[in-house]
Amino acid sequence: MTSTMTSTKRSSFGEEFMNNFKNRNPGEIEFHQAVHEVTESLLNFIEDNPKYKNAKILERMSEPERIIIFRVPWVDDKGEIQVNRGYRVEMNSAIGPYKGGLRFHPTVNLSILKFLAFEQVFKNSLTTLPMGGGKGGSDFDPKQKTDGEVMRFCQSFMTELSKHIGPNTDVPAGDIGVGGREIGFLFGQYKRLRNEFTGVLTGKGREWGGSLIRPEATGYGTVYFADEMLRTRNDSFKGKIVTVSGSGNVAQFTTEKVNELGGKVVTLSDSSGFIHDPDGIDAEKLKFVMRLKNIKRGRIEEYAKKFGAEYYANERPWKIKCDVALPCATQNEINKQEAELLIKNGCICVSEGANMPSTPDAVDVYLKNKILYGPGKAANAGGVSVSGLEMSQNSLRMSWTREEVDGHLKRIMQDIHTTCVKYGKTKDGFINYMDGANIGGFVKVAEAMLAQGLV
Ligand code: NDP
Ligand code: 2IT
Repeated sequence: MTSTMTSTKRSSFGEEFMNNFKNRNPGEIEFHQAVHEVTESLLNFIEDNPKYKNAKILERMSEPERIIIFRVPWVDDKGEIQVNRGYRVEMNSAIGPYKGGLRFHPTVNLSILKFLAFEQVFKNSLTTLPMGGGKGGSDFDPKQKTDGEVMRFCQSFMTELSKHIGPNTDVPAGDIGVGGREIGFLFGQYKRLRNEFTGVLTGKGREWGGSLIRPEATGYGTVYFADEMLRTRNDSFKGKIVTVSGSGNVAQFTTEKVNELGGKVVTLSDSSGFIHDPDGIDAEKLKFVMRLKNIKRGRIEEYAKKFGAEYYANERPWKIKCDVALPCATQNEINKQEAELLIKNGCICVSEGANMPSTPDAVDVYLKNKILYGPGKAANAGGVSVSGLEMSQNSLRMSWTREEVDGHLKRIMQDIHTTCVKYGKTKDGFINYMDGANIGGFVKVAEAMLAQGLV
């Protein structure tokens, strides 16, 4: 009787919250998806800890502290004027300055940036470092643009953004379409406008305030996290067949670390299709991919031509048999049917380098089959963790060695794993890393918000 009443009360709180939330954010389906997942994980926890419910912490955490939207006019190489839209979602500053990447991609809109900023709050809390959450970007498409066009766009974007950020206020970094080249142009413009050399951005070049290991950090961290999960079952990457999606920053260094740990990566992809190389993408082939993607800015199809691998146009790699799957491209890139296919083919572990790459019904498939599933906010937190370490080094005006930074990164990924186990272990011993990450990330931010009064 009591338990029925309690569960009815629980589901009605969840339903009421989600209904109100959706009404306030109509049509923002990615934002709905991210908040719904967290709410499902937190319902029981919040009912058991009424202080969070009474203080309306979840209602406050799902409302951004501030959103800035601005016009970005620039001139292309033909002398024609172009207009894009720029954004910065400042989601939560309870435990530190807003921190999170900038995404330049034609699909960027408010729903995508709000979902990413919301996820970032929990992720940054899990890292153990003092960083709040934010995300920004533009619908600008860097593909087929010259360096000059990208620079003029970045300068115009930063001319407005510079009014809202700062090393103790909001510290952006890279994400899809924003790498070392773009961070350089953005930093240069900030410095001209403010006449200040500060750690206002992370992912900077080594010679001008960047941290060693930051380029590698997200990919390495995703593999370290998967390795920690495998250890709970006395297993490792040795001899494992691994499918990776994407071929950008995260996918490249994920591949490098899997190779180092004795696994074999057999796929990579981009938005046009994927390649399958059953012999494995070894260090030499990876060097080709890095040149192809980071310098030539070409398509992954060229890998197939160069090495005689199979190319599948307009398809995703999840139909290829694997032991471990590491999605490193974008949101909602594994659906229910693909998750079922992964399981059918013997996949035992999914560790998310990308943000929210699995649809909710794909996640249900992983959890039902009790495979090792590391959600993005835990598994890909290595990138922002080393961003946090870059901020520390900038404040100290020092730089640490590769070994020091990699050591910190490894320890942080282990700590995140421990937090997930603490909050996500179920009675039968199964670790629900999704619940663990959501609850573990929530507690620190919620406690800070309670302590700071009505913020
Ligand atoms: P990059 O821009 O370096 O690479 C993105 C890769 O994903 C490219 O291969 C790109 O293909 C592919 N991709 C992008 N959009 C789509 C799409 N709609 N469909 C299919 N493929 C797509 O970005 P990152 O490697 O930095 O980011 C990859 C993922 O990792 C993102 O989800 C990002 O949010 C997440 N992430 C990144 C972090 C970082 O530090 N960079 C930290 C934590 C998470 P194409 O070249 O055709 O566009
Ligand atoms: O999604 C992410 O965590 C990032 N794109 C990195 C953010 C950062 O501030 O380094």
